[in-house]
Amino acid sequence: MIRFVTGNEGKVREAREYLDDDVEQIDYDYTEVQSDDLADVAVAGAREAFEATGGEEPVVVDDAGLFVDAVGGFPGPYSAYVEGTLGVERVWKLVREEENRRARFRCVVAYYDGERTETFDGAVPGRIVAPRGDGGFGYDPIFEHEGTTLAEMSTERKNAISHRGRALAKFADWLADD
Ligand code: ITT
Repeated sequence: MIRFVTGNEGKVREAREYLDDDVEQIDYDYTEVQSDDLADVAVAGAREAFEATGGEEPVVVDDAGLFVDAVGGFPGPYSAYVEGTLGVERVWKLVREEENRRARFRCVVAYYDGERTETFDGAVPGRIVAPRGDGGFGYDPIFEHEGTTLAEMSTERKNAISHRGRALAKFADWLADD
């Protein structure tokens, strides 16, 4: 059993496709350390959550962000805050006048079992577009990859190309070899 520490059910839905039903969602609000590096945030979160949940089962924390080229990688590590304050629609409005609307989603999955700390990362390139689709979560409606927004994809299709899917695939391989 792996404890996936997140308040975001969308992340857990995606993780279950790789880790079967061996995933329990724990909605523990770990301290998000101030860092530009997603791995720092995920590792610190996993260690804190492991202790806070009794230290019996391995935990996983997933830290992700949207990095838009034209605005210096904004919102990056502050993506959750910006989604909650500005909202996705206004991120689109901020970028729509830009000639270059390239962006990238990045994700780091951190595992901690009391002894070992492991991280697995993934990224997907795309561009910011007007919102389309009602699947997925977060910034999915404004992030287009090869002509389709992530919100227009099934979970399976999104996982096949996404930042989280890539990180989870590496993690699942590592677990299988463990
Ligand atoms: P936890 O920290 O509780 O796991 P969160 O949603 O706050 O949940 P993050 O800090 O990792 O998670 O997410 C940063 C932001 O990026 C947040 O607004 C998410 O909705 C968004 N996000 C993360 N992964 C995404 C994805 O696959 N597609 C679209 N948006 C995503």
